[in-house]
Amino acid sequence: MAKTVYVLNGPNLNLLGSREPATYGHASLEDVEQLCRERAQRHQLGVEFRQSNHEGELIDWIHEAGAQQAAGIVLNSGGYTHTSVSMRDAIAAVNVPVIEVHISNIFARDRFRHHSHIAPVAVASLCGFGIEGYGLAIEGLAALIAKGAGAKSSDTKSSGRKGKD
Ligand code: CA2
Repeated sequence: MAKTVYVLNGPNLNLLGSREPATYGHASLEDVEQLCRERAQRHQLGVEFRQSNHEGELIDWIHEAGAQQAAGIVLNSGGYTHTSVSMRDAIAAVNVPVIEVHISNIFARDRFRHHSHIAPVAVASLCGFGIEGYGLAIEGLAALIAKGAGAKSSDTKSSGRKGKD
């Protein structure tokens, strides 16, 4: 059975392509989904692609990915990146590698976007590549899986920085 990557998108990302093209480009979320499916197929990975404007629903999906023993999660947590301790806790609680993705370069934007609650519990973080960041995240995940470094080991599950920021 094909391994599955959950691609989870947070609040307002349903608006992609309709507003703020200077920041987020012209592609829609459907275009992002198509890109993810094509890229995942190259690596024989299935995709569960979702978007929610609700923090609890995103957390439920992170738990679901853990229960389903997903190969990984590509997560654009949107504005919750900068606010949600609960999303961070959910990621830390599941044994699934998370790749954090942002379409824009969050470090070239408002100061409040420079801090991510997700980064310390993610395997890797990507930002500023536009929607291609999703494709790169899937490529990176596939490389991790290929070298058998998919699921977090007990020491990487507790990252060194955890609890210190
Ligand atoms: O760059 C990213 O992918 C972000 O995660 C997008 C979030 C933002 O809060 C993060 O700082 C960076 C916002 C998503 C809003 O998406 C929109 C798309 C089109 C029009 C309006 C909002």
